[in-house]
Amino acid sequence: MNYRWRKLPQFTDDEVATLAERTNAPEVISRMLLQRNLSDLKDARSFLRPDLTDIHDPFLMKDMDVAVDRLSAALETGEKVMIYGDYDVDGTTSVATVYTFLRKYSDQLHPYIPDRYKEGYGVSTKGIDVAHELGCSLIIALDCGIKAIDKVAYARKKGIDFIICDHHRPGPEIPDAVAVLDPKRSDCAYPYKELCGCGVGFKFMQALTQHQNLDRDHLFDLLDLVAVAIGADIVPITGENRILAFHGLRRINQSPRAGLAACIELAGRKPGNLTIEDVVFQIAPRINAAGRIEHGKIAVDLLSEADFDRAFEVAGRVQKHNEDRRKLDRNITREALHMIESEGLLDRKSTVLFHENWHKGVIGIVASKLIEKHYRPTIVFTESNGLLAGSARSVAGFDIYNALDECTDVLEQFGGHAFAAGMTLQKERFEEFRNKFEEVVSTQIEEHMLTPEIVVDQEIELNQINRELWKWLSWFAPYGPGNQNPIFATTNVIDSGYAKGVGADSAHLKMRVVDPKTGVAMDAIGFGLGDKLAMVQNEQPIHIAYHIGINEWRGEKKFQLMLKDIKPA
Ligand SMILES: [Mn+2]
Repeated sequence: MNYRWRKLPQFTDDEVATLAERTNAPEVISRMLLQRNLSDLKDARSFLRPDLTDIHDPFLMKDMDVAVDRLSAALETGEKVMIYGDYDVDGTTSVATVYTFLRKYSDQLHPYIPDRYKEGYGVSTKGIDVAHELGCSLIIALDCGIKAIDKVAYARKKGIDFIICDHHRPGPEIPDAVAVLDPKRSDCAYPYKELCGCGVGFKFMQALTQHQNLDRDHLFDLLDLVAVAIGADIVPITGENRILAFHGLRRINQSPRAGLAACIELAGRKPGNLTIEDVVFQIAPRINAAGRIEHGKIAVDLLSEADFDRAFEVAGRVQKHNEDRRKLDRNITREALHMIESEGLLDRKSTVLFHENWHKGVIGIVASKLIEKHYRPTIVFTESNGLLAGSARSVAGFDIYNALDECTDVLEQFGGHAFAAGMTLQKERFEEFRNKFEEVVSTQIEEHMLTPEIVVDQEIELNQINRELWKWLSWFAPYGPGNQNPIFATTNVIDSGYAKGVGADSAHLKMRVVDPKTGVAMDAIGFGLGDKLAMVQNEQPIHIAYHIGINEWRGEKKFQLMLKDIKPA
């Protein structure tokens, strides 16, 4: 893959020196603070030291007062309540969060996750029927429901109220529920719009805690789940999300609940210094696997299980699902890549593929994998309930939701975000849709969006990397959209002479980078950069882009540059 390097806006030496003096931070850090618009000392402090007292008042969210009143009444009279969530990680952690919190106050709760294959995404008629049979008169819908206009009306006829906690974009009409909590509602004045579904559920529980004067420790105990959802749902790690993720991560590292502890152990890791990236790539897939291959209810069981041995038993089953899932997505990805060539789609600006036998649980992952090879908006379809169900992934800067919005006449249904969406389509209209989508993408996409970019925070010299810088850098985590793990660039360096390919097929590059001007040298590793070996051999001068990392070996900690890209000087 070729990358464009784009440099973040830079500031003058004067501006940097002024801030460095006030903060006592290294110059590199002062530049980073300026780039993040944190030149105000108070703002900088609350960024570097995220504080739970800074999270917003939940009652600023439209309908929160009604939602809390309705739930309080239900708890008081011992009403049966269904806690309904989507089957992905955000949905299942949402249900586990609300269920775990409320079960201290009620034994009349029924967690429910729809079957991905039989019921599909969002609020289902079957779910409402089950609620009715169980005698539930209230459904709390989490991470879904914002477009469930018919379903909410259907439930109403059966005497069932709805409280919706969602974060997806509303359509033109809001369901006629008792309360609809969604910061993306245009009439919602909540100051932070980027919560995930689990975050909205958490705010709901926070509001109940404030209103009923409940145990705050019991509330903040939920943050490990919220952090998993924030990471897995790829929402921005800015503002309130960053505070929740920071403290949730701390909980994951200090005292994870049984289900998460089991996932961490099965991933061969130990709590202590797990990052959001570890959560996204090692914990979340294990939770997701359950919902993808079997049923999302298993994920809720795992996350709400208090006993470690039982949690470990469930996690073991999930582990098996995770391995099956990985095998499946590797095979489908290989098949799909071949199809791009065999169907003559190489020169298109979009990838749209369909195969009736592809497993619906992995088409989203496959779409992401295809983008690693063909960098452009991508949709992968399979057959489901007589229709085609598709999963879309976009590239940086291109709003795939808007693009799909232009194809509504061909689609049955669609929903999602700028970077990821889901949709259904009549089978015989596949070609028509594929051409229409290609037409929309090729008129709307700008050429530069089709080459992935690396955003370089700053150009630095190797001799600026030291313990003091590392200490400050660590306070910029947790990283995610909106607060990227900083990438530094250093120009005109060489390899010390021992660069080599490592790993299967020599896919990765291991080298020792030397700055010939100062003699400073550092170990470096480039995952997936094995094909750049020839470029760095024989002391050819190169430019490198990298994260600063620390490698611990036999108790000794050393800096290690995590190379993202290399260019000839
Ligand atoms: Mn979500």
